[in-house]
Amino acid sequence: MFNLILFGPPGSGKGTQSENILKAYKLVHISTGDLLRDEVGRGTPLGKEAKKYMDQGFLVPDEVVIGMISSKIDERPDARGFIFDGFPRTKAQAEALDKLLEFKNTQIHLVLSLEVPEAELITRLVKRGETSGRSDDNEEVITKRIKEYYAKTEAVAGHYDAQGKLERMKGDNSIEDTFRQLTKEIDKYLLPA
Ligand code: B4P
Repeated sequence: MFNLILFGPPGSGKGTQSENILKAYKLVHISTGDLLRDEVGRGTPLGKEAKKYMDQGFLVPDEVVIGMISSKIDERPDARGFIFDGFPRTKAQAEALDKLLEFKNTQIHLVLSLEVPEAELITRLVKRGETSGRSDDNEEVITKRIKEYYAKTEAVAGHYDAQGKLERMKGDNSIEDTFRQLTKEIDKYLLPA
């Protein structure tokens, strides 16, 4: 099994690159953003709770997100591996994920961090907001999301750097060039299926 974290600030291209990677390597995609939006869309109690935070650009509480991830991993015992997209976003989430995987006799093998200048992040997300219909893709909320990233999420990179698993990559090239850079790193662990 090969487990990958795609890491980076909001709008750095985690979701975009996950789509390409999971097709090439036949991994199972776990995006906490997509899972939470699905809960919000279905109006579940978890979704109603999460929406309060997401609409304001804040992170959803750790316990909500960690519970969701655990059941998603259990659903796919046959997986070749997982891509974690947008998770972990706090040190507590990273520690919980490490424990969860250890319990399943596996681990995170590689963390690819997409580095993109803040002005480019805002441009991308404002542009996406013109068509996405997402309530968190407007400039005011985007700025808050980026602030949350630097306050709570950036430390996750240090957590995996200390384990020798972090690779930083330039994320402001074209989607195709960024994908090529990412695959060079992944190929060291797993070849396309
Ligand atoms: P997410 O859904 O994870 O969203 P994101 O950070 O906006 O997206 P991403 O980095 O994947 O960007 P994308 O590829 O789409 O989170 C949303 C919210 O959910 C959070 O704010 C939080 O409230 C909550 N949440 C999620 N996970 C959580 C957790 N673990 N804990 C607590 N709360 C959590 O790219 C953005 C745009 O850029 C797209 O339009 C794309 O087309 C464009 N783009 C991508 N790559 C490009 C490139 N190379 N060049 C030009 N444009 C590019």
